[in-house]
Order: sequence, then C-alpha cells, then structure tokens
Amino acid sequence: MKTVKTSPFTDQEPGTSGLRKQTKHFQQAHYLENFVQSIFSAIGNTVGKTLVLGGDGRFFNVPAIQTIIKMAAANGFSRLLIGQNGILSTPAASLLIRKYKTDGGIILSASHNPGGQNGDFGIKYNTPNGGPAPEKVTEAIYQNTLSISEYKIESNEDINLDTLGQTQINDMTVEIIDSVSDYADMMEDIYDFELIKQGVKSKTLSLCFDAMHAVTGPYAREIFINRLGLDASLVINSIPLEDFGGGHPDPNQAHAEELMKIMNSDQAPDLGAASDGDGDRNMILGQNFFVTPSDSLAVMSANITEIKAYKAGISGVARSMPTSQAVDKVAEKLGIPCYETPTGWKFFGNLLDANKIALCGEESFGTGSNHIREKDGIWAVLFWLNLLAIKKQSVEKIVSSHWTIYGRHYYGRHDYEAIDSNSANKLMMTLREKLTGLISKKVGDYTITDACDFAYTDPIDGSISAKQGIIIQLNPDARIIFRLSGTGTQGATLRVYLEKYEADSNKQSFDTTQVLEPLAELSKTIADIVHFTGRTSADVIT
Ligand code: VG1
Ligand code: CO
Repeated sequence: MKTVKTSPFTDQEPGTSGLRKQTKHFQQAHYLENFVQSIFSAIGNTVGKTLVLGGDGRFFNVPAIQTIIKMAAANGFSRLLIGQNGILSTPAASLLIRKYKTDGGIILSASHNPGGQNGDFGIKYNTPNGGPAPEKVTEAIYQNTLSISEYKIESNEDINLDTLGQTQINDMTVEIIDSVSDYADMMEDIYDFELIKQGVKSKTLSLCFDAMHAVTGPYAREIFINRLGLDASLVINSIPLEDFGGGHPDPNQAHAEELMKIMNSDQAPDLGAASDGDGDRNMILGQNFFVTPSDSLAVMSANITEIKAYKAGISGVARSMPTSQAVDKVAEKLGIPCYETPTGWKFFGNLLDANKIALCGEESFGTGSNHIREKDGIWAVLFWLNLLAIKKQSVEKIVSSHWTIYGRHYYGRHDYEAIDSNSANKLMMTLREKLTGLISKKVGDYTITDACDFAYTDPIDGSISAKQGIIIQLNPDARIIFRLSGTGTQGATLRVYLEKYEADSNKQSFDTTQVLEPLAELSKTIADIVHFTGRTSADVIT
C-alpha cells in the first residue's frame, strides 16, 4: 500500500450531478485520486464498508475503475460490486446499492455530455439509499478536496473486469456481477410483461428504442428483445461505444436524429424512445408526435394506478421547479400533494425515503419513481409501453385526451451554450437586482404578477438551498424561468424555460414554437440576453 502526497485542486466542487470536467482534465495526475479520496473521507471510517462501482462505458471508464479499486483496497473497504466490463447504468447502480445494501456507490459518467478523449468525464457518489449524495455530503466532499494532502492506493495488478466472479485484494473482495439481470428482473416486477408480450405478438404494439451508443444498449437488448420479443432491428445504436459514436448522447429531438426520422416516417412504430449516456433520461415519441417530459410525468401520474406496481395509488408527486406545472393539475385532481424542488435528482431523495412521494420528474427528460433513487430511462419507456398495451390508443391520443381534461402546458427550454462565465453571472446578478421592480409591470400581452429567486427548504431535514433559479410569473398563466446549468464543462450555459397554460381545448393543438415565440422574445428583453451573451437566439431548443 502506498500513501501518495498530493495537493488540492481548487475546481472540484460537484455540480448538479457530480463532478464533471473535460476528460483530459480528469486524466491529469492525481485529479481523479484526489476526488475519490475526498469521497472516502466524507463517507468516514471506510474499513469494512462496501460499494457498488460502474460507469456508462465512456472513454476513461475502465482506467478510472481500476484506480478506484486500488484506492478502495488501500482504504480498507471489504467488498466492491462492479458491473461486468465496468458497465452500470445510473439506475442499475442505484438499484444494486439498495438491493445489496451497500454503503453507497460510485458512478462514472458525465451523463448526457459527449464522451471520448476530447469529450467529458464525470464521477458521482450515491449514498446508501441509492440516491445522489445530498448537498451536505457533496459540500463535505468539496471541502475535503480543498484540504487534501495525501491519498492511499494499493499497488496490485489490474483486475479482470470481463469475467463474472470474485477476486481478492488483501481483505477486499471484488465481485464482477452481471450489469443487467437484477435491473431487468425488477422491471418484470413493476410492469405487466405478459400483456406487453401479447401486444407484440399480435403486432398491435411496436417500439423503436435508440440507445445512442451509450449504456442502455445491453439493458435494452435484454429487456426489449430477449424478454419482450420486440423487433431487434428497431433497437438501434445499442452497442456502447467509448465516444458514443461521436454523438451527443442526450435524448432530445435535436440529438436523436436517426430515431426522429423513423418516428416521423409512414412506417413509424407505436412508440419511439431514447435514453442518454448513463441511462437515466428518456425521450418519449409517438408517430410523428413528441411528448414533452413534463407532459410525460403528468400522464404517468394520471394513469399511475393502471400499472401493476402502483395500483394501490401513490402518496404524492414532485417535479423540479422549471418543470411545467402539468403534473400539479393531476395532483390536484387526485388530491395528493405535489412538491416543487430545485433542479437535480438529489432533491427528490428525502421525499421518496419519507414516502411523501412515489413519482417525480424533471423537464430535462427525467422521470422516476420510488423503485430506486435515480431517474430511470428504461423504466419510463416501459411505463409507456405498458400503458399503450392497456389503453390500445396511440401516444398522441393519450396525450391529447389528457390535455382535454387538464389543459395543456405549452413548454420549451432555450439553452444558450458555452457563453462566457463572467457575463452569465452578470446577467443573473443584474436580473436578481431588478426583480422587485418587475412586479406589476406590463410586458407585451402579459403582466408580471411575481418575480422571485427560487429557494427550497427540504421538508424532511430542513436544509435550505437558495438561488435555484429566477421565476417570472405572468398573467395570463405563463412562466419564464432563468437559471445557469450546473453540468456543463465549457463556460456557462444559460437555460431559459418557457411555459404557457392553455385550458381551452380548441387551442391545444397549435405549434409550440409559435405559441412560445412571444415568451421567447420577452425572455430576451427581461434578462437583456443579447447584451450579456452576444447571442440573438438560443443554441438548442428542447
Ligand atoms: C441538467 C438538468 C437537470 C438534471 C441534470 C443531471 O442539469 O437540467 O434536470 O438533473 O442535468 O442529469 P443542469 O444543471 O445542467 O441544468 V444527468 O442525466 O446529467 O444525470
Ligand atoms: Co443522465
């Protein structure tokens, strides 16, 4: 065992979902090691403890795992559960932590960020409940990174990650486990696989799933092809590649091109779906029809008791603040609470653990339930498959009927990417300063009824998270939200979220871009976007 002298890096503060940097940045000497030792120090007394370990298969995944194995051995861990070939989707890792009751897990992923030598890499620590470390833990890790002076590492040979089985390093057992089977079994417990299989056999149910060359490929092949009998040729891009085939593994209409083409063609299957780098996001499509993630959450909530695992009903729901308020309407009708949390899955953990909620989601293509403590891409796709098998209606029909009952929330997120960090901070600061002055102002066809900076008090542990995004509430019912991304690695990304409610069923099938155009213009004026960013329009609209 070696103790290696090191000195702090000042840029290891975890963001919305772990520490993310350009891969090359991660590869510099001691960078990964410092952060891992800081996680271990935050866990405290690591002797005898156990961890789940795996990643989304991107470039640097395997070398990072080898390093972490050596460090875990040197820090006295008793057991590591590692996905075969180092592969674990984020939801699968969350499940394994819970199922095998480990002291948490380390997931190597930069999620939807591109991978490869010139892409991004990331690392996150999940706590024993299977969920992303809450802010008090990430803050402790960050503080440790600022004072670290040494780390411990074993000098053993690399472990073979390809073969299932156990290896011993001193007192630590390294167990290579099947990455997929526990997860696939759990999906069978939640959903009615028999019913879906009948639909597939009778050719009344079909799916195209795009794994985007990322981690969900093996999961999708096992579940959709082997267990459900779906058409193998429609599970596309299902071999995980270190650079995701040069693509951007973010399941949205802009990045899942191949899938969009199939779903907008005459031969489109009933359901189209995609997931991201680490398998926690999902995009849901019908034939020539896009379901916004916010609507998907609302439709799931409204139909939750149709699904085997939730037939007794659910205690409550939650959404992140910028997510549209479609789910609120459903909760109101069901008579259950709807919580509004800051962006990032870590804020749902306490609510799920305390059984205040059983279903939650984010506008950024994330939905999940109390089955694990992460958002879950394939789980969401199966939810829709199961729902289609029950309702025997098209995706579009299900969603438009939903709107007739609850009203439609037109929704769009406008991202200004890789802008100068100082200018982005100035934009937010300037906006914050003028908030109170905005109230009651008439802007275009709207009146500003409220303007505030979102702060969240966790109802379970009372912890406070301030400055989570600026909300401009408008009358007639619409919202504009401004916040800076916490997952990017180059400059800053400004996210502008636009939402407009329409109760009139005669006005629910308009084009989203057109409906939101006036709000997009307003957002530029309110935040002086052109002045601060030098951009006249957003780079990506989802
Ligand atoms: C983004 C999304 C957020 C999501 C986070 C992690 O964060 O907006 O909703 O939880 O990514 O998702 P930000 O700070 O860039 O807006 V993933 O799939 O990276 O684990
Ligand atoms: Co992800």
